[in-house]
Amino acid sequence: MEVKVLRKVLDVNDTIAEQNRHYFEKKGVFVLNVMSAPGAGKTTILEKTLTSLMPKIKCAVIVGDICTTNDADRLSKSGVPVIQINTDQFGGDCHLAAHVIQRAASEIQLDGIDLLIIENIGNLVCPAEFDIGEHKRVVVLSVTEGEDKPVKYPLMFRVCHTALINKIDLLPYLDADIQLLRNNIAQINPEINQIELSAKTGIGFKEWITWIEDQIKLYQKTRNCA
Ligand SMILES: Nc1nc2c(ncn2[C@@H]2O[C@H](COP(=O)(O)OP(=O)(O)O)[C@@H](O)[C@H]2O)c(=O)[nH]1
Ligand SMILES: [Mg+2]
Repeated sequence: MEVKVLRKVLDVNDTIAEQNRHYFEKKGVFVLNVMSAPGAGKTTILEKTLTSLMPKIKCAVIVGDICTTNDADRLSKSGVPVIQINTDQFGGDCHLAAHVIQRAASEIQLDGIDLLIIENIGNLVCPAEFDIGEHKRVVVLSVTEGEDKPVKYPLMFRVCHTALINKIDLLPYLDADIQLLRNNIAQINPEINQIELSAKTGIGFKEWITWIEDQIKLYQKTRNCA
């Protein structure tokens, strides 16, 4: 019975996620869903990413947290439209669901926007289970979290297209084995693209920005052919 109930919730979510994807395609917006455990560096990465992409690529952001507008305050400094979702008003959900994104997307002006970035709620488990209508998924894992996290929390790494290995500026001070971390990610998902970077120093950002630009180009090309 419990399984049936869960299945129903996920079915409804998937239906709304498809509606979201259709809406984003109508608007010509490429959508990235960025996920990680709390504190891995999503917002810091996005602050730098927005500065690099704008004004060539027009961006908007939806950010989810249980409480506070801290991240929206940080990200709106870049001048892009930002909507903050707080889930404590509806049960303190630890992930963003498709209906929540549908509502937020209807409140943001997407005409003329090339890229919508969704910073999901900090959690390495639940966000991976919910399709929100995005085109690509990115997981951020920082080198302070331990090399075994990809094998302990495999679904997140299975469903993502790119893994950003953040905080590599800290490697000289840690016992972290970066090759083991990379192998563990590849073991779960051999297809995933892995990029080592530091949101503090900016190292690795060229590769990350190029990946985003390539994804947007590919998306626009296939959309024009359709
Ligand atoms: N040393 C170092 N600290 C970082 C880096 N990226 C983020 N941080 C720090 O990690 C903490 C959490 O970052 P935040 O972007 O808020 O993580 P989020 O919860 O995933 O959005 C903050 O204190 C950041 O300054 C990095 O590349 N290197
Ligand atoms: Mg954040």
